[in-house]
Amino acid sequence: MKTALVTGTTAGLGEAMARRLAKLGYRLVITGRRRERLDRLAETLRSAFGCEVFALCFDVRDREACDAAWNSLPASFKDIDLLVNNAGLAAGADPFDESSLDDFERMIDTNVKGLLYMSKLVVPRMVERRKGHVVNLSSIAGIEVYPNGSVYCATKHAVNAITKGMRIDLLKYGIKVSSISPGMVETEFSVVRYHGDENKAKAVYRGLQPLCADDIADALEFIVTRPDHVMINDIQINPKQQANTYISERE
Ligand code: NDP
Ligand code: 8X3
Repeated sequence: MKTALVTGTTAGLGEAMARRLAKLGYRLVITGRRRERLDRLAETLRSAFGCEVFALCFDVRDREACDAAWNSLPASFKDIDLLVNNAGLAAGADPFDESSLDDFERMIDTNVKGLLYMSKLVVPRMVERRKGHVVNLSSIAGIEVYPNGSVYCATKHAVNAITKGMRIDLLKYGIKVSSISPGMVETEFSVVRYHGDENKAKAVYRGLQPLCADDIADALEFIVTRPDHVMINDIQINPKQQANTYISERE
């Protein structure tokens, strides 16, 4: 049985991907900061899919907390076959000159440093075992930069560079490294980005049908169910009404 560790499973894409992996028969390590949601998901995965689950509640920005969470895992859960670096966020959508450094740091610390902390904990065992698969959640923001998104886009450009670099360096160990680059997916993402302003969040999706979290779980399922010799580098996936980060067709 394969074991997967998915970060950021208390909402959105992470939750949908965890459910999908459970359905596919994986054992799961799920993570997030909101303990109640994490425990609820763990219970659902156990009862709905008979899944063996270990829940780790910590902040990926906190390097010591990442270490402690990893060290708390039973040895049998540390042979991770699939790491999904999903925890991430956008904070703010303002012109560069009006944005806050706190928001910049939050995004860099979560989307880039958090991904590095988790990868540096999980990958060494993959190297020892000469197998494994890392899937990083990037974004179409990693392809083009849009107005009021400089640092969020920078973090996803960094995720792409790290993904490509990991792919090169881990090649000799037979470890696959993939990414998923979605356009607009309706989750809690925009509520978080607009600091809890539900109206601003809803406006992001007005007049078009965004992707849903299950569309991204479909992409992950495709990536992890290829034959062993096949590595999907990246899946770019948009709503039909979104051409790129700044051109959408709204009704
Ligand atoms: P959500 O806000 O719905 O979910 C984000 C998840 O990440 C939550 O489970 C949250 O858990 C977790 N998380 C955030 N910060 C931290 C942290 N510091 N420590 C631990 N966990 C954290 O957003 P999405 O599901 O939409 O986003 C998931 C990923 O997909 C992100 O990397 C995002 O950049 C990317 N993405 C999203 C798109 C979209 O349009 N929605 C499009 C392209 C990419 P908790 O708060 O409990 O810690
Ligand atoms: C989130 C998608 O278009 O807001 O990564 O950058 S977008």
